[in-house]
Amino acid sequence: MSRPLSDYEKRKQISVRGLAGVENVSDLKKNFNRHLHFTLVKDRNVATPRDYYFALAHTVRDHLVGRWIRTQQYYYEKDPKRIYYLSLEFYMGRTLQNTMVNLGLQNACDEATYQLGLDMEELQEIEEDAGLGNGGLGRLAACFLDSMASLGLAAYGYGIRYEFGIFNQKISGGWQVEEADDWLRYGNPWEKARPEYMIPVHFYGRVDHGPDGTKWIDTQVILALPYDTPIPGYRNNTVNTMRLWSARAPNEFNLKDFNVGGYIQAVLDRNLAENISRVLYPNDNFFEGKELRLKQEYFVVAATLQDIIRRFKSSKFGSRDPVRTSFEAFPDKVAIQLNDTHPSLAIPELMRVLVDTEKLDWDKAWDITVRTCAYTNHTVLPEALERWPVHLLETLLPRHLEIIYEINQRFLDRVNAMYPGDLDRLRRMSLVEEGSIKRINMAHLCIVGSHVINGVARIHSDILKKTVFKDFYELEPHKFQNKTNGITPRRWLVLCNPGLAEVIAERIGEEYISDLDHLKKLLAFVDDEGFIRDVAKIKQENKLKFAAYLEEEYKVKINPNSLFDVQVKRIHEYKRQLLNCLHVITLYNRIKKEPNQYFVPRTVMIGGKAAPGYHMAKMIIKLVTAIGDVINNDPVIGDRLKMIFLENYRVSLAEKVVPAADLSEQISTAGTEASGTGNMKFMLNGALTIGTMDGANVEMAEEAGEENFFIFGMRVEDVEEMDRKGYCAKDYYDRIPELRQVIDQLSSGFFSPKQPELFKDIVNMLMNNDRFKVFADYEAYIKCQENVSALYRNTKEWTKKVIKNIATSGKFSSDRTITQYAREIWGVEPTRHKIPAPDDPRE
Ligand code: D6G
Repeated sequence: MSRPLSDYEKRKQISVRGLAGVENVSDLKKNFNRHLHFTLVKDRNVATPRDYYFALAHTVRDHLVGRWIRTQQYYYEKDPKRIYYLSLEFYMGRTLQNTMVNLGLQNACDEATYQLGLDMEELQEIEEDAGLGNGGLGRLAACFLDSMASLGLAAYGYGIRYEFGIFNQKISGGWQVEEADDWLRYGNPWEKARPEYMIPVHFYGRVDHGPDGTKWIDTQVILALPYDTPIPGYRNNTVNTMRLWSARAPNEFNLKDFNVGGYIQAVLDRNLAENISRVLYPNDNFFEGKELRLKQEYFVVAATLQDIIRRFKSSKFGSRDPVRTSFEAFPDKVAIQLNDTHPSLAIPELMRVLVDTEKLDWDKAWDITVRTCAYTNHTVLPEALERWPVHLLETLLPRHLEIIYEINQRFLDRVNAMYPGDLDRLRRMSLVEEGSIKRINMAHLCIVGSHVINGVARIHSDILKKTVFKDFYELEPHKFQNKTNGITPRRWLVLCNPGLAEVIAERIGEEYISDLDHLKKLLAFVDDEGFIRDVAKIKQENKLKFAAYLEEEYKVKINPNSLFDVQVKRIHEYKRQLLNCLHVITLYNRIKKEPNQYFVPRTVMIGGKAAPGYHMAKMIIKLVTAIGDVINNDPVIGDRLKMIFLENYRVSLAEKVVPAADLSEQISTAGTEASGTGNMKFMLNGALTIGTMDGANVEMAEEAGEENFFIFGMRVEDVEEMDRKGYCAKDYYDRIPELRQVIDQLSSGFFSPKQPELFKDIVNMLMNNDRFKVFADYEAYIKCQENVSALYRNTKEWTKKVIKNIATSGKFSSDRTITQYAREIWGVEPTRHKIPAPDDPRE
């Protein structure tokens, strides 16, 4: 095995990293030293590695400033339609390398740091992930920002600047332990506070229907302080803004009439008000109806809408005409995209502003609201759908509750006119759910208040129309669209897998980076011995590097020649990490049964966070580590099989593991995973997929050709059929001896000798109460894994399939996704047109 190239050696060869002009490098060094001196106030005798990271970050950031100001100035002058992506999550990860990639500064910065005697990779590792998201939904928002900037759209991301992002996961005794993510501790060089744009947000109070209109009065005011982060497009000089709001108590907060003790308490209580932006709720695909979360959702919506309306009014269009008529143009100048129902209060809030403040009549305001807003649905799991108790809305947002009732009344009148007397339909479609706790169905509110509703993969959008939102589809079929998710090829190929990006560029040029469909040209190289060798070699290098990382960080040794079988994603029953576990135990039993047989060596890696309150997910983590403890220490097994739990899976760990994977596990029960985006990252980085016909897997297999995909298990129709007939886990247990052996081992404490009962909850669930029908797909999965192992023995045939997968992954660029949103929802046209670069060479 050849030694992997050092990063500097590798980068020197690479063109996709931008040219390293001599002047560029010496300027960068000068500016680095200037920042170390003036910004960090250090010299090289006392500077820490973190100081060097910050000096480099500021040096790179300087190159954004001129482009950022220019882009915003350009938007002000040209006044294009603005696109607002509202999201409670932006899972950005690290920013330094992404900025260098998108600005074409990577080679120059490599060279500069090398000449300064510093290790670029070591510096990059110092940066904290901006973990302001849970999983797919938040990372999608981040990929979309990259694509919107790269496609020259006048777009903004609006969200919350959580002081604590997704928790850090520690594994202790095999259990998940959560640690607070104090990501801002050392400061964030990428953000700029904008106190001059601070905005008041109101809560609580009461509604006064006086003679001069409706007023929301006696409210509690919290200030929203914006922090702006630049979002550079890929080499087009566009820099957009992500604006995240932080909660601040107003100075007069609680200071009405106090004695001395009251004064101290009032100042201390400011923290309570500022708790709104303290922490990200760590649930993925799960609704937890807490008041603080509702406050967060309204906080971002209220501050953002005021900002949008301010910008609209100050635009050429908004200011030329009298207010009343200028709002007519609002939907032509503003598009608001709701990332799930989390920002759904934007609909009643826009109505409130237009009707109560701007004095538009209801029908006009409603027309503007519906034409402005569009809603993306991300899941059909009932436990994930937001249904806020009316009593919470009543106290926190009394006027909004009134408006929601009014929206509902008018909507149900329409439904009733279409389907007279169909009371059951009215009940099903109502925004208000009756019951022991009266609730507002936020998805229904979004559908009624938007002009487009989209799902995130074809199969998911079809399910929305056929099942969850069937009644709404019947009423307004034209509103329903599909927008299959995508990922940005900048972070998820050029940044994380430079070796692969380069061997591709050597064959087909660099255009694919901004137009991923060009990857199709690689189909001409499927039988090219040189390319096959290059692709296999890069994969091997990535595996060696990841193995070295695991050994360094976690002291675990893995066999770099084994098949790297990876399942990384949030831990959830529907994602079926348990099915993966059953396979691993089955392999273990097979090796033990015939220890002298040849087995294709495998390293199975599972990683992901469990929501802190999700008991079963936490048990699954414990099970993975417990299986690892037995298998990894069994001398009969040796390095033929390993089970590793990847601790603290997050964006920056994905960037390491995805390029090293041979096999991508995408094994959710058909009909449960709306799209998935991890699946796309693996495909683009040269892993083959073992997956069910679920989410975007369906379209990935269609693009790659089913013969280049490991598809197994029930289809959605099979699952539905089984639901009608009834799923009986025991039947599979009785019929399949290998499955029975595995389950008996779990029940008897084979993997938990000190606590034989430890996994009884898991066994119980699987046998009696499994919503996701793990056993029903067991046999098909095991069989399919045998095909995987058989193919893996033939490196050349395996690699050919890998190349076919890479070549056909172009559809899954978020540039394609955003182009479709732009044309089919927002009514704007993407462009690769470059804004002129600033004059200052530093910029
Ligand atoms: C960003 C970039 C900066 C610009 C500011 C305000 O911080 O150059 O002035 O946004 O932009 P608007 O909110 O006025 O669009």
